[in-house]
Amino acid sequence: MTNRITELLGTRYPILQGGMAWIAESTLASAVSNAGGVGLIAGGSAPIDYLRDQIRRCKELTDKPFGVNIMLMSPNAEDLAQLCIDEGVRVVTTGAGNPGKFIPAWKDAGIKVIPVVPSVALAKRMERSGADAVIAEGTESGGHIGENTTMCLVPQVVDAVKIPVIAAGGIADGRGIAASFMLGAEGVQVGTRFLASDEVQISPVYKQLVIDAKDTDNVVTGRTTGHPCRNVKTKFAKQLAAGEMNGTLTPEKFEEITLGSLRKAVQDGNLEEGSFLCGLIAGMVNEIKPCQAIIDEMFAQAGKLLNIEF
Ligand code: TUI
Repeated sequence: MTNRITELLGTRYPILQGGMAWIAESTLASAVSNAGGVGLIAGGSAPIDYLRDQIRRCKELTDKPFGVNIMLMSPNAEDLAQLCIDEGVRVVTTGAGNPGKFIPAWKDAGIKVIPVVPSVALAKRMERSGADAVIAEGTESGGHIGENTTMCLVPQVVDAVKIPVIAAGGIADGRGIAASFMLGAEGVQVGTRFLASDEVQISPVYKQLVIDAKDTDNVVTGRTTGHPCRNVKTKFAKQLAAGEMNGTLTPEKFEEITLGSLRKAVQDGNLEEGSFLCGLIAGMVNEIKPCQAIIDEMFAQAGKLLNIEF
């Protein structure tokens, strides 16, 4: 099966890996690209030299298309945006903001631009700004989230724009892909499922938390700061959320306590001070597998449900 997303991306399957800050690096991205999707390296708030090195490594690990995610709240987003042009990156996704001012230069460089949007309004603006597609991301996603759900957001974005729509948030098997296609999406972005992959370079503590998580082991922190983030419900995350709720944790104190908490989770597996960002679908993720098996199995199941061959 080919559609507008496989044609846009030049891939076998219409799937992108989520641009997970501190997590999505060249080993994971190249594994997803080699498996027939588009792997993403997360710019996050990384130094420019780190991202350049990761892009070059990824080029050595795959001859397939891969991309970079630009997190727009990062203080060095502008430098990382330019680096994508300088390094000949083929696909850029963006998150946590409006990438409008970067789009003309990316398009001039031949980059496929795919912003994450949490609303119909931003989807329309991105289409007018020249985006090639949008990722409609529901609040089921891990990390920084909007308010709308995948089920409600995706069909509304599909109705509002002519460019292809990629669904994200709560998709971890073939049923999620089939459902997304029923809502009018032409592709999916998957993050949490790859946290339990062989290739992802995170602490074993993090992987085990995702595997052990039940449907209810999930909590949103940071609502008081205006940057809500979905996490595994560890004792630390529960305490943060409770402190925000009862007013004992000010937004300033919250920022202070969580500074560096992504790194502490990903690299150190630090349960006391780490933020283990993770989507709501973790309850369904129970087994570590290679990216190739994850993707092949997802699309085999989706193909049966949709009666098409991916
Ligand atoms: O960006 C994400 N997920 C992320 S980013 C991240 S790193 C981070 N760390 C601490 C605080 C905040 C972020 C961890 N996870 N997903 C894509 C996404 N984009 N979700 C929501 C949005 C979004 C929100 C508002 C996109 C655009 C937007 O526009 C507002 C505007 O300016 O119009």
